[in-house]
Amino acid sequence: MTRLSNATLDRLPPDVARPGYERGALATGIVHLGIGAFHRAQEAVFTEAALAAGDLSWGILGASLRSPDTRDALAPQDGLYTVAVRGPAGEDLQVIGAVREVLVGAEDPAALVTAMTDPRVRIVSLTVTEKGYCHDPATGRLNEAHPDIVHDLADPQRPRSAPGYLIEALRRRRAAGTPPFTVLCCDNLPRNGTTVAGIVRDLAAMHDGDLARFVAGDVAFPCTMVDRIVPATTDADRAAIAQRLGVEDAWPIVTEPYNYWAIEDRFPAGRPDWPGVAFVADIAPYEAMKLRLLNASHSVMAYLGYLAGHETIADTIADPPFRHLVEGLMDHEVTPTLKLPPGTDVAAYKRALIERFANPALKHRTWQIAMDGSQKLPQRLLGTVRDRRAAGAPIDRLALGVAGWMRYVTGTDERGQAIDVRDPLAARLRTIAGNAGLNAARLAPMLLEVREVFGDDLAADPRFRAAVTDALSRVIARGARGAVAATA
Ligand code: CS2
Repeated sequence: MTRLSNATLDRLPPDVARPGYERGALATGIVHLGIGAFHRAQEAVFTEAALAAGDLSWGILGASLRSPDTRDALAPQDGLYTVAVRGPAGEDLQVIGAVREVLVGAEDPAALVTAMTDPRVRIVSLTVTEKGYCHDPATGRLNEAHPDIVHDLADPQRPRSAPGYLIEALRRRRAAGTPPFTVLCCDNLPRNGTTVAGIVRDLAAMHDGDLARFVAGDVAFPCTMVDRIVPATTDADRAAIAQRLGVEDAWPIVTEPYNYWAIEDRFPAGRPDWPGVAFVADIAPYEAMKLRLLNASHSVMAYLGYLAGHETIADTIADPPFRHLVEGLMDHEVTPTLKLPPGTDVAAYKRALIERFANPALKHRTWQIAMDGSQKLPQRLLGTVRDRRAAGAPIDRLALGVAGWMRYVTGTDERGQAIDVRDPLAARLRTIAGNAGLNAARLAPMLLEVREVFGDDLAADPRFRAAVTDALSRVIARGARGAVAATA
């Protein structure tokens, strides 16, 4: 089958949206580190709308820090790819033209640094996942012992880590008298811009104090809240999309209609006039609402749903005890901790979340969301636990979610089958689980000693320890579904 490309754009059926602007006239204004499915379904879609509105200076150069897959798929397609939006009304297809080029950091780090020093590049945005910042998730500080950071300190001109790329490019821009770009973190981290600013400043300080002062004083790191559910694309999705396009797209995206982006408006070097983006003064209430309601529910469903034999989030939320658990978690344990964004109808947001989780057209695997739990639990569940603990309020459902993670990272499911646990700490977690055995009174306290996740405070908190141990013993004794039914 012929491939999607500039040359085949005009063969697409009329109901497929496509770039109406002159792609050849695009300049690169944004370098994006971590060009996975999420970026291509979110920032790139908002940017496509800005390009369509006429400002062609914001084309995107995407980079994968490691894998060549996205570059290999998109290069023969001139960077074009399809976004399939699946909702109750069916499926809409849009071909996105915003991505001009994709580089692979691991193949040629110097080329990527050079691209980031181009004066026309005014934003470097990132979706490198939680673990890509090489930080300690409990404290948000740079992990100086991280192997990629150790490497980048020894060989800064050929970086491996996202902070390493930012530092080297900022250093070179400064030396050349080029104003710095704005760093736009789009990962699900708490106070993501501020957190990344601290990580980058800490790394700069290990090189030289002047550079650290420049990062702290002259580089903007606005915080963002990003919200769109984007499951991994499957071969069946690819086949169905090719069928509708009449040409092959090796790298399409499947997502939901919902797409939200809130950003603190601090862009000294300028920014696209992104249609539909909420520019806000303080991201904190937006981010807490989203991380603590959406992402927390996702993670709780991921661990417990996987253990209960549910393949997808839609399957999990369709199982009544799980739905009750998620509703109870959101209403009784999370909502009381939130300071809401101005004008927000939180009940409507929660109702919409349940519908979004239930979208049967999205095959969002519990296994996919379960990945990297050690990096996700702090901002999704543990911040809420701290607030509830300070208020002396119950944490049964939150503790059950943590217990689900503990049972999951043992690496063996309820039928004795191996679980493919993907996590930067997987080996250590499995060793702990092996030493403890499937015994809540041993396993829970040993996992609570993983301070990068639980911090010193929660590791030592008797109420939290008791609640998690209790929940884990129920998960072990009754199975995840039984424990959910008993708690919901
Ligand atoms: C998910 C998120 O994979 C995960 O951990 O919880 O990617 C989630 O789908 C997005 O944050 C939704 O905005």
